[in-house]
Amino acid sequence: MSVLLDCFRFTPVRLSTRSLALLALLLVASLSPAALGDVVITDPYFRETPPGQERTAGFFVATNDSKQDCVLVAASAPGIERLELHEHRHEGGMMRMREVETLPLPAAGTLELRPGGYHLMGFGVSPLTAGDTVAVNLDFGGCGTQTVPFSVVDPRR
Ligand SMILES: [Cu+2]
Repeated sequence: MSVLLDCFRFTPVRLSTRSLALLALLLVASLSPAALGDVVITDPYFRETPPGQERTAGFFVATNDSKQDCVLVAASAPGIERLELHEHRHEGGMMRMREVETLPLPAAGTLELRPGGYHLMGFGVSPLTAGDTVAVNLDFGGCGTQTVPFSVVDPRR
């Protein structure tokens, strides 16, 4: 944005009404995707990897402060081969989890990943110990990507 303002300040070109209108359109277009900071992540954490296991689950709550619907489309992190989006469902009296393509984060809404519900499922996870931090890349599609530090916790505490 400051680049555009600098152009106005230093370019000795007279802008026609038409090009001003075009510029205004460009400005609106560049502002309409949820700006960085509109998707706010709280309480991000992974469970410790159990001894001898290379999988674990991650959780967080995302809040969408924009007027645009967002969708979590992918997650990745160093030291984790595959980070899938999962849901838990009751099927025939059993709790089962399965991968889902995306998780919805509606405008002015929240997306909760909590034990027993939606979660991130890591496969091929290098051992994680309570106190570690993992930088997770969360891809919210048109609403942008952000890297969030997840803490690692002992689920028994
Ligand atoms: Cu899972």
